[in-house]
Amino acid sequence: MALESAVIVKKHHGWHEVTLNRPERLNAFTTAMHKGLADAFAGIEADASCRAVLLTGAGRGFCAGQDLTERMDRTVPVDLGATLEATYNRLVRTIRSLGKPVVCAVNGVAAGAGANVALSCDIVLAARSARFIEAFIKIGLVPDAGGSWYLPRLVGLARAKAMAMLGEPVSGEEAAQWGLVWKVLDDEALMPEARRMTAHLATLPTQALALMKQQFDASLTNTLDQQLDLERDLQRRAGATPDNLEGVRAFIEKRAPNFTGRP
Ligand code: LHQ
Repeated sequence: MALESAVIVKKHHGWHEVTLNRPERLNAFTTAMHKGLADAFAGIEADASCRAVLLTGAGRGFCAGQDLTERMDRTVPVDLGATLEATYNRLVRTIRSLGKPVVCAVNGVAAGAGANVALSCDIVLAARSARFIEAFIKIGLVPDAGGSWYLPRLVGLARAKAMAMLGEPVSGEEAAQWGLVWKVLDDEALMPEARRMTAHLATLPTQALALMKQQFDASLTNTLDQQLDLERDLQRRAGATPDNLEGVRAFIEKRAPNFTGRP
């Protein structure tokens, strides 16, 4: 029997859907899955016709974090820092620096690094049955994959620390109320809405979306003065794109714009 890929990439017109595909293990991350994701995002980055990405999980879970059965052999000391650098840190940096928006559809439980990889995406939608679990404490670890950076910025220190220290599940509903995610949707509405939104993003001015990613990431540590300088520099670049011209022309001519996403 042929082995199923741990990551499936489905190409749509203008956008790609990336599915974590180990449903029997709630899509827990393995070395093969990290390799599949690295390849998928490298392909997406190189493909100018792909202007938006949707990340989701197969089956009833989004991702249960690191596959703990891959780490059973502890007879030799393991450097988890080196593991992180080669896998999760690389993945989070790839998502953050990708010049295209990444939508995440959290279709079920998102635990440990699975939750934090979801939070590193640009727009996160959660199913009503989703659960976000900072599960690290249950195995004596600390949040990784950017969680200790994203959580306090998204939900504030009080909620971030309690999520990490208690490891209790946060429901899709709570996640939306807290601002951890953009929206919660009924389970059956999640994927149609996530696909509609990703397809829509693929028709928008891609360069402006890419610059926005830089802008908002920088805003989290910049002063107002630094951010005003950055807005000046990024608006200069956005203003030099064909899509800016097209947007203004379409408005004046009272027609729908046709954005190409080209630099
Ligand atoms: C799994 C997993 C899993 C393997 C469910 N592994 N099989 C860590 C270490 C190293 C380097 C860097 O970073 C990290 C980061 C991390 O991500 S640490 C956190 C790792 N994840 C966890 O600790 C979560 C462990 N899983 C759970 O607590 C539960 O499975 C959750 C709450 C996610 C879901 O619970 P249920 O809905 O009750 O499902 P289940 O527990 O029955 O799981 C279904 C199957 O999936 C089951 O297998 P089985 O053969 O019994 O059907 C689980 O063993 C398997 N599975 N998570 N992480």
